[in-house]
Amino acid sequence: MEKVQSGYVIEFYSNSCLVRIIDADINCIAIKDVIVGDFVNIEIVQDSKQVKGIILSREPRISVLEKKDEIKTKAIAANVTHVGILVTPEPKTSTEFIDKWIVTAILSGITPFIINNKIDLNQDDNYQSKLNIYKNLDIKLIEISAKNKSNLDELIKYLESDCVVFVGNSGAGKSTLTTSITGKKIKTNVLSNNQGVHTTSISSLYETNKGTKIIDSPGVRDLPIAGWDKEEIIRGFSEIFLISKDCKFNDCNHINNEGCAVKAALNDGVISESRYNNFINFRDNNENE
Ligand SMILES: Nc1nc2c(ncn2[C@@H]2O[C@H](COP(=O)(O)OP(=O)(O)OP(=O)(O)O)[C@@H](O)[C@H]2O)c(=O)[nH]1
Ligand SMILES: [Mg+2]
Ligand SMILES: [Zn+2]
Repeated sequence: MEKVQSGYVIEFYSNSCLVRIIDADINCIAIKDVIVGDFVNIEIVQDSKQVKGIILSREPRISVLEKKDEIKTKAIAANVTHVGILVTPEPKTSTEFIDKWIVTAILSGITPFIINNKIDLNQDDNYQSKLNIYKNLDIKLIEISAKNKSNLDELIKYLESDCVVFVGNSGAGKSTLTTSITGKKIKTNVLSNNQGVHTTSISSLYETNKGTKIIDSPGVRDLPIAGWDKEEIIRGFSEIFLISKDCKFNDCNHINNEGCAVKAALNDGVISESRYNNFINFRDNNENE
């Protein structure tokens, strides 16, 4: 075995990690600034008992998902290309949840898209109109049943060679979906049994035979919107950001300033009410999240 090899971190424990190299998974001592999804160079150390690795360096990242609060920023997953937001009728997904993830992804340089999961269940008019908000935006929407494995082809094709994080409320079907597309058994929770006991305690990266990487990390479960610069939030609402360029004043508050193009578009129904409300709330009240 070559002494120095490159690979990527597929599993992360508290002080060690597993690095996948061309023909093996090597246990390494975790070092600072390396997280699941990172590409690293390792040195193989072999004694009579075992093969281990020492991480020598990590490659620059194309993106990083971070958990930010007032005090610190913690990197959670590296080199993610897509955030797949699971939206379900049961448990109900709020537009706040959806928009929070769209904003987080866009501001992290990651492509967000929506997965309408559980299409085998009844999806009433209310639910359909929630989805319609997003159908009118420039954002991919894929309809599936993770449990029944319906329509997974479109999703698999969309994510070919990419690296995705699935996000959704507890019970939305993240583990079921990961199992369905990797063929590997991932622990699932039943809806009635989600009393705060989480199934995953380490970050893991799973792979499909189409070269798709799926990162599952407990760190992304309760990512707050706080921590982003107030001025940045609008960039996460692309359609609002675009229209805001037509506001009369550069420093328009988009609430009650004269000549506000955003308010005009809201009144004309061009911008949806829930998108507008979430934008204002995230921007102005996010210290409480
Ligand atoms: N009817 C239906 N049920 C589904 C579907 N996908 C998942 N479920 C069910 O929803 C429940 C929760 O699924 P999980 O995959 O454990 O959900 P999760 O998002 O991983 O939840 P946490 O790990 O708690 O965050 C399970 O009982 C699944 O069988 C679907 O497409 N249709
Ligand atoms: Mg799960
Ligand atoms: Zn304005």
